[in-house]
Amino acid sequence: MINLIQDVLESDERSDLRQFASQLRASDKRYLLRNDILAAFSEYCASHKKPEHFFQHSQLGQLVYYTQEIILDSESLYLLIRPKIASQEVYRVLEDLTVESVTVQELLDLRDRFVNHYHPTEGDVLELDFQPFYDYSPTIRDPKNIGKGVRFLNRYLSSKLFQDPRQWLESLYTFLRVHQFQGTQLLINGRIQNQQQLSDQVKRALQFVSDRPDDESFAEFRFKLQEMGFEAGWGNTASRVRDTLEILDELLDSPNDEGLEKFISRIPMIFRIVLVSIHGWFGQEGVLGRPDTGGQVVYVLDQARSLEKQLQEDIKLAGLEGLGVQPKVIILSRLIQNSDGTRCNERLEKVHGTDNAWILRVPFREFNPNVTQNWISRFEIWPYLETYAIDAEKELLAEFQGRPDLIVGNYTDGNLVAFLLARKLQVTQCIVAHALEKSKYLFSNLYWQELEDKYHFSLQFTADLIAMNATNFVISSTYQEIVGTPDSVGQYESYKCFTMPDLYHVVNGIELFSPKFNVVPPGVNENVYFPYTRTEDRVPSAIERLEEMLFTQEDPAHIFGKLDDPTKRPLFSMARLDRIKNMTGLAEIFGKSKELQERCNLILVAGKLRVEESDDNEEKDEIVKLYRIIDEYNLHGKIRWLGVRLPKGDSGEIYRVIADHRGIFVQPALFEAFGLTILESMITGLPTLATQFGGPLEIIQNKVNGFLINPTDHEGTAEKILDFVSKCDQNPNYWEEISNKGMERVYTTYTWKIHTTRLLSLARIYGFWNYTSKENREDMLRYIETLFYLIYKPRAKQILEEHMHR
Ligand code: UDP
Ligand code: LCN
Repeated sequence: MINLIQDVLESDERSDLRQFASQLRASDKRYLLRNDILAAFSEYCASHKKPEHFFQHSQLGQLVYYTQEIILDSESLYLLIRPKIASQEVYRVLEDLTVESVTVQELLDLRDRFVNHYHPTEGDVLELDFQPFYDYSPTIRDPKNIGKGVRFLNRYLSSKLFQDPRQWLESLYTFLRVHQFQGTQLLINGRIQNQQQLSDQVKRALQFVSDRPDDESFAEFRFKLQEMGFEAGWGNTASRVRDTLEILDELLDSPNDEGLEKFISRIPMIFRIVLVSIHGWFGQEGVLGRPDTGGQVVYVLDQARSLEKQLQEDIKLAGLEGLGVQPKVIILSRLIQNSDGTRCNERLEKVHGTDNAWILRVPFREFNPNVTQNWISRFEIWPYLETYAIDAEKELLAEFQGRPDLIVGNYTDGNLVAFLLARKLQVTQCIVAHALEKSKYLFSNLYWQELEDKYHFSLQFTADLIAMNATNFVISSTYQEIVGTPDSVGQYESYKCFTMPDLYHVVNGIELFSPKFNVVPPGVNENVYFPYTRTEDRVPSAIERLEEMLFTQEDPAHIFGKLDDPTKRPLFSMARLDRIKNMTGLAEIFGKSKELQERCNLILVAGKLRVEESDDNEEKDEIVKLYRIIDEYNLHGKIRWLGVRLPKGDSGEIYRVIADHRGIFVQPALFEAFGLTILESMITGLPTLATQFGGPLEIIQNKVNGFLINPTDHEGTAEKILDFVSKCDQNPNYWEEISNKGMERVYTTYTWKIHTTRLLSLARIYGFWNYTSKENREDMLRYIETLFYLIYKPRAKQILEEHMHR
């Protein structure tokens, strides 16, 4: 990249760089992020009457394109350049245009200086560096393979293992010996005492099963196999047992990574799973749309159902059904005594539509019952997690009558508890971020001290670092969640290098090229969210009721606004009322466009209608703002705002009713980590326009099966909506075309079946490698524990003290 700067300096554009720099110096902004940089450069091009191509195609334009941040101090200009995904270089450009490279340490000091928190005379600030722990583990080379970790890991480790055939056979043999289910030995028994016997007996068993009818049940020949040293777990029929043994035989003779992956994916080693999801109101009814309670709850419940189903299928195929083996999935959440009409005060609740999936709620210890018996915001939850993990461990051991086989954490708090549990129980850990707050709130790390009262980011980011480094594997919903796009930084990437002034400097917070990262997107509940065209599955009375609720019903307690003309095309949106969801932004977009108001009504399902009913600061602010916008743009008669909590069935039907009216779904978030509502609207056949910031960029293929919008550009977004509406008015088939393509996109790419098959396969393979390669992570885990005890805990204690005085 230095070449690119050098090229600018050595070309005619040298004076442009000088003038652009002095334009930047003349303005009062001292810290520019990418949008500011592009805006400033566009202004420069306009004021200097540059030809059109200069903005993008000049050498300076290229340099600007790759620049993520510019920081100015009295003498120089610092450019933070991201030449490609997951890499960063920093340069200092002096007034005379000499260029120097800047180290990470200098950059972090500079940022501290910028916020007046640089105190070199008081000594250095703590530096956190995880890189040494990754130095001896494999890393992916090509950024396009980031997120395909397991394939890489399997190839890498198997090639190492296969180099030493003796060790390979020994590892495989010992691995096969350890499998049990509640005391019953699986796969091989004591009759096979070493690897040589394993190899011989596999050939004998193969011959034996090959002579039997394909569909003969395992129970029929179970005892014969047992005599040869084989227990249950190889298959439910003669042909399935033969297939599995053949894969093993091949692996023993000529090992290869694909065969190994196939074999491990068949091993019955996962029966009991914990999904940790702590904050919010974790329930099955009447909770969605409350602050902190959204997609994560939907995701975890659907995942639990789907995991149980997949495990049941796997157990059946492995021939374990007859042995009474039953999988169990526990969602571990918190018990909230003052449960506000929800079931969150119940210790155990069965997950609807399952045989053995449960929500297990464990209360926080009663440090101050006035706090701990109530809902606690996700930003305040930190002091309760360690003791919670201790209590939860006991309850889990009792519920499972043993240890779980896999622990999956969700969001920072759940991931921290998953870490504590996995460490204690020595179980494979997986984490799911859902949303990393660091990239959601601009400058959240730089100004953490000012924000600490409200957000406690010092705990959140420390907990994030702990969980993402400690975990065996990560599943992310999109690629860009890990490393962003060519022009935007990924959510995990934002933890690579940052400063928490006066607390610590992170010089290397996470190895983005580690094979622990795997992209496994969620699906959508197909029983609830299905195409509007499936009329046979729709309930006419529900349609009628929701029609009324959406368009005409008068119910001031829950619905605001009366439509002048309910027949106009509905623009629909549904989200929690927090700032980032930007429902107020959508109202403003609508308010600013007279034409949109003439052609459409705006219908929002969001939060509550009254400030007094909310106990969340952001929700309160958004309620006030929404009323202000409605008045300011006089949207009365054109908007309906429903402050309702929909039962599950209704939340599917509501999209379909909007689709019946040839409506549109708009998701205007300022940033959306993934965006389940987008899958929901697309699968029901509702054409969808969604934010280009975050996950929707990967879900929607722009103009093919939906549209991407920049919600900060109000006029541009209104134009895109109007453009779609006009095309549909001219040609009604256009609405249907986008509707059909949206449905197709979800059915082919975002199903829970795809998700869980993949997740279970990952869990088995990481479990296998953990066991066989005895990957030595103890040093990193000790470092992580030190962070937990020396940084996290004392800070958490401070919050606890504040809470004790409430
Ligand atoms: N939801 C709902 N009622 C509301 C708001 C949201 O049922 O008033 C549901 C919505 O259908 C979706 C989930 O909550 O299933 C929101 O998930 P998403 O991933 O879109 O956003 P999150 O709230 O997790 O940030
Ligand atoms: C949290 C979010 O903010 C959403 O973007 C996701 O869709 C949801 O969690 C489920 O992962």
